[in-house]
Amino acid sequence: RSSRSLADYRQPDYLIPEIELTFELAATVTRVSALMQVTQQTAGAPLVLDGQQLGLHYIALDGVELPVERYQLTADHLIIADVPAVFSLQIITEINPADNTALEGLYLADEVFCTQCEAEGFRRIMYYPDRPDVLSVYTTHIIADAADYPFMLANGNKIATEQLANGKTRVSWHDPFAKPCYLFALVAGNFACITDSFVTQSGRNVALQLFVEPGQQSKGGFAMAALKRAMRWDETRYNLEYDLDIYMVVAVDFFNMGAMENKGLNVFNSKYVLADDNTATDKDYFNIESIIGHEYFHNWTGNRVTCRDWFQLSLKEGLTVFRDQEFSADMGSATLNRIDAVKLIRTAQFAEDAGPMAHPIRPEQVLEMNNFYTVTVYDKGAEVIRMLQTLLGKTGFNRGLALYLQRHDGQAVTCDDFISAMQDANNVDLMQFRLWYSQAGTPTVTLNQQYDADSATLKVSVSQHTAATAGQANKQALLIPLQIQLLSEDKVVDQQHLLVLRQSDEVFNFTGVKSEPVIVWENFSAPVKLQQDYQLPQLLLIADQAANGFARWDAMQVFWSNLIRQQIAQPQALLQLPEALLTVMRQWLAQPLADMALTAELLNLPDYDTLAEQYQQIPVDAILSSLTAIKQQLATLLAADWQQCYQAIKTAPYHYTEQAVAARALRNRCLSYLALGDRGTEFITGHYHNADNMTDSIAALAAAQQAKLTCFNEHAADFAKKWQHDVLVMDKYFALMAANPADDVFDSLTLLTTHPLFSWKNPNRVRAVYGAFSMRNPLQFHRQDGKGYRCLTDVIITLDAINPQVAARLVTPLLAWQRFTGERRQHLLQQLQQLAAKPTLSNDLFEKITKSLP
Ligand code: BAL
Ligand code: ZN
Repeated sequence: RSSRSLADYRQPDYLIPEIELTFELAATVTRVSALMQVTQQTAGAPLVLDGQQLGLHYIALDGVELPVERYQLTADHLIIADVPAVFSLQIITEINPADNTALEGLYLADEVFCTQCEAEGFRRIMYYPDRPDVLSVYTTHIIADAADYPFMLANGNKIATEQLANGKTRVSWHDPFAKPCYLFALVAGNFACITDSFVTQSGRNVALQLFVEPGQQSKGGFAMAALKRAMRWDETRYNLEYDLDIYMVVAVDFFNMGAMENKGLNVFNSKYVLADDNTATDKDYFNIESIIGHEYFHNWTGNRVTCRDWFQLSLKEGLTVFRDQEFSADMGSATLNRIDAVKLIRTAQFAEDAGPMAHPIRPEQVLEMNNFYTVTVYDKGAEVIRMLQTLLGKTGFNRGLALYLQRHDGQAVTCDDFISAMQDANNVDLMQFRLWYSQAGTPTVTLNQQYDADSATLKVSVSQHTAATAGQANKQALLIPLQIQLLSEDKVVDQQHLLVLRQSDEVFNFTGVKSEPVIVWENFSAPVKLQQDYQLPQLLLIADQAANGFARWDAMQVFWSNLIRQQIAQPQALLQLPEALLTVMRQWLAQPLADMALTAELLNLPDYDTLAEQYQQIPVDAILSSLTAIKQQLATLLAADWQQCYQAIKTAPYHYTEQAVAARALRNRCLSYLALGDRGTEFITGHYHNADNMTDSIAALAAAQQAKLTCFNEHAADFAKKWQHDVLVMDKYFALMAANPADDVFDSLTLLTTHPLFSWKNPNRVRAVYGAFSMRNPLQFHRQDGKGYRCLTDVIITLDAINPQVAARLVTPLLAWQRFTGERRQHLLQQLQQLAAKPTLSNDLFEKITKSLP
């Protein structure tokens, strides 16, 4: 098995400016015919086309069939030597979509033909240079029985529908924008089609079509409205207008990813499209809007300007995540959005940096590209883009983005090209900033302050250090923007300051500072761990008084972390919660802030994953028992306050609005503590039965489960019966059952896999059960006896033969054996060794496991 390196990039030897594809769809034998116009770029080079699991039927060069001795066929390539400078190439292959459980390339699932070509799925459809820097204009013909497949869709505009002599129908599509093959898409099936339209800022009419499973049309309205909001927002914020006459979104239940931005024909995992007020949680609505936005925004950042090679993935993904985050912030609460984004960085991304798969946002070596659709490339990538906006200001950033798109429209480019556009548009030097693309790891920034009252000066000393990561020992100083405020004891808030760090150690001086301030870090302005020597009263001051909501939440996170660290250091003694903390919490409960969602977050302890990332060797049991002990204390000491706040929030019929979401969040936070009190069962049962929406129902079940109330079983059974017909809601039930911290969760897991709705071939079902078990059930997953690890390993072995991408995603929690001690470490190593010994391991798993093993 050989990996590829960024350093080995070479321009393509052949370009294919045009391709015409014809698909004769059939479940087990689909015939694909391609006619390509090929032009040579490197004289004398053989033509090497990628192709996997294809039956080659016919190949002709300039209309003349090639005999077998004129080409060479390997497991991964079709190679033709001695070709002219310009020629046409016709290839006919046969593929088996029904057998394609990997869900890459063309597959048939749930009676729908569907493609997923990113990153390298097109090679399972046709022999072709499957790389993003070969851009073609596509014409696609789909032939099938229209009675079985009333909708036959491909990229671009529909140009013809013809009845054929054999009774079948041929539908033809043409996409005028040259694109790499990873953006190719075909979908055929029976759908309900929801239609709408959008008039662009220049007055063009765009037809909008949303395809869902028949009978589900009432669940498509929110996604359609979100699409129109996204289209308008991109015009308003970035002056970017949609370019085709039609924009289609198809929802399918079998899908590896969340969604895919194929040109003009997005394919979505149905969980990120289908929603109504009974079945969707507030979080579901949020995710739908944000992912609909994300895929739409790719039309410019990804499709019109794409990646030169897959090492540049963050060029489109980091930038597009940043854009969807800005969209969500404008549509709802900017503070809450920021809090959620930072939680993800501080858990999954910091964990990735600290593990064997650590990589820079522009990786340098890849065996299986699917392994690099990571929180680092996506979410740390978005943080890097955000730092540019912080450094250049919104106007400067927008200027840079406009120059980038204007310079590179229709091209496949690099992260360096992006930074160069930012640099040129703003006349600044971003040389040092580029290190963020090549250097992996989480920098630690340490901040010390010295105040001199006589001269009213403040000296802030800042140092940065990035520890070695897997395969990258030496780190350089990064350019780090630190956005701060000085908060003084008399609560007078100073101006914002932007400290720009460039060296390992730096000093910043402030004059005219009338009293010793507390330095408040705002908005997580860089993806770093900030160390400040705060005392608990100072943290409470920030949490209570800072103008910046994010900083208030952040101070509480540090406060809780420090408290839990103290508890872990003295496991025998039950920690006394400081009176000052209880006072401020009582205040928030008696009089919630205008932003109730922020109040709910201020009252929320960091979760297991956040705390775990603060330790090199994770003290699993101590973290879990401290969390339980502190929660129980808070529940008891503030029992009357939780109840008063809970009851003061009046319920109203369900609506998905920022205010209503915030009120539910705070009320459900109170409920999670009330569940731990004397009247837990009463509150939970009332809440569950009175719920008129999914957010409240799930909140009641989750709170009952975490409080280990016996009423959980009764309510969960009621829930499962009520929703047995709705597969997406049942995914929530599966996830809930898998997150059960009780010892009998293993019986539940086995039972869930025999549920009529469960299928090993459906990634949503598998992730609902085993994703939730490994990521949301730390108590049982990290059992000292290794039972949790063994359970996941068995599942990974089963899955690798079905869908390697899903198997490789699930293996992540097993890789971090170095972070654990004693028996856990031994059990993890054993499981990894067992996996490594499998002779038929996919590249996906092989890459992760071999990187992890010593
Ligand atoms: N390009 C893969 C799915 C997404 O990030 O939009
Ligand atoms: Zn994306």
